Amino acid sequence: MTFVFPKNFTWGVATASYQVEGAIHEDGRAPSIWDAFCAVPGAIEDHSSGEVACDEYHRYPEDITLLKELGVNAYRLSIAWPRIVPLADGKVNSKGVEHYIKVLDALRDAGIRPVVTLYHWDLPQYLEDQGGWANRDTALRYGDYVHALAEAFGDRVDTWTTLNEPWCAAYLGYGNGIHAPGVRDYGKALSAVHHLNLAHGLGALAVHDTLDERAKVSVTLNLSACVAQSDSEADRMAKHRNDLLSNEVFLGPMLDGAYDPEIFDVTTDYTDWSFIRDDDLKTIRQPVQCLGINYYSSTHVKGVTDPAECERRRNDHMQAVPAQDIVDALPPEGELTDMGWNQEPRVLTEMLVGLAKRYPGLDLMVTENGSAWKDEVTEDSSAPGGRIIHDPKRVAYLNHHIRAIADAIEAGVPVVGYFAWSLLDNFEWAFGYSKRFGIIGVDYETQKRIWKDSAYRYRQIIQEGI
Ligand code: GCO
Repeated sequence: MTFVFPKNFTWGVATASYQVEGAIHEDGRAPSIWDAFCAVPGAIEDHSSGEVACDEYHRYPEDITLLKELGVNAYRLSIAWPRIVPLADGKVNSKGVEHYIKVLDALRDAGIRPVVTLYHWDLPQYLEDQGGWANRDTALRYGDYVHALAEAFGDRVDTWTTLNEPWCAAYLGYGNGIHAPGVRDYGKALSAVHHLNLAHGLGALAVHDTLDERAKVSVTLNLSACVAQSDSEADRMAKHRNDLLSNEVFLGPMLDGAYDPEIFDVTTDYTDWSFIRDDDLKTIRQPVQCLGINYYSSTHVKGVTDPAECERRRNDHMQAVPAQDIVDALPPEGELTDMGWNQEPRVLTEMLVGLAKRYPGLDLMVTENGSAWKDEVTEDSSAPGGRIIHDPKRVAYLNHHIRAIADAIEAGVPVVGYFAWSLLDNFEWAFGYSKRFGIIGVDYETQKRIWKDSAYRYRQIIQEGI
């Protein structure tokens, strides 16, 4: 039976500024932590950077045409903070603002709703020089930046997403250091967690205060989809510990107004959390109209019980997240994507069902979902540009995961939208251009866009359901 999605369902594709824009020296943009990180030898697998990327900064009109051809009604893009506030003096760069106003207006003219991420990891380097997310001041600066955006963009934005995946920004950035700024310090990672939470609250406040309480605010989390390998006490404890540090550290303050005290108990080796100030939790918990979820794969875990092994793991920065000494992530199983990730769409359904139970009435939106595969280009004179990419595995992944969302909706979960990651192949962070997530391919030599079967399939699902 075909599942037909509700008429007003949001169908979109997502990108992020540093991954697609390029033009890093244009119109007064300042360096971001990713520019600096890419210059560190060995940081990026293929030694590349976002200097050119998909040249989206210049090619957005052409890419908006692609959006129309895909038949999506929304586009999730992010704003590059270093374009808006390039200097430590905090002044707004009108050229940066004007660029995004042109993009937002072009989207409106195309009938496509902009779902705007205000922070997708490209922190201005001058803020990192003062300690980055481990420094409270960064959250305050973020509040000012969002205030400026709310004033400048006004009603051009459909949904204001404060942060994308603070888990990655905090733990990959400051925990195991595989993302910018490349710091390996669990104490700093936890203080980054808190300051990102604070930034979320200040950003939400800035939007609601500047515009109107009805302005739609959301935040996008990549909640860890963790499955205990068995029902044993140790395995259940491992899942619990993982969920505490990966999920509860964000959900608790943002949506419930508190950190679970157990978080403090299990992180005493790394911090005393004295960076939490009076009223922070009040600031962090703001009304959100929608919760964004990014889902790619699941992780199965088992418990570690040997004390010597726990001790060894305690300061093992191979793990992004601190206090994972009792958590052993098992090797993924089944057919793995080019990222080495498993495919377990039912876990997405379960996560959505669980969230709907916990937060009744809160709209949920899958703001990223997709898969990387090794693609091959085929000459085909009937295809646009004479080339096409047949990507049956990406098509299958898309089918299974959109079906998983349909299952959640059938179970009564208010999932209001889906965004495929990504519109285009792009700069995949520490992997550079070696991983391709696009439903439209990019020939980086010529910047030509190449349709993949998955793009055609997505268009069909949007029209017909699944
Ligand atoms: C993410 C990121 C994306 C990645 C994608 C694939 O939010 O993790 O938003 O930028 O490219 O997840 O790894």
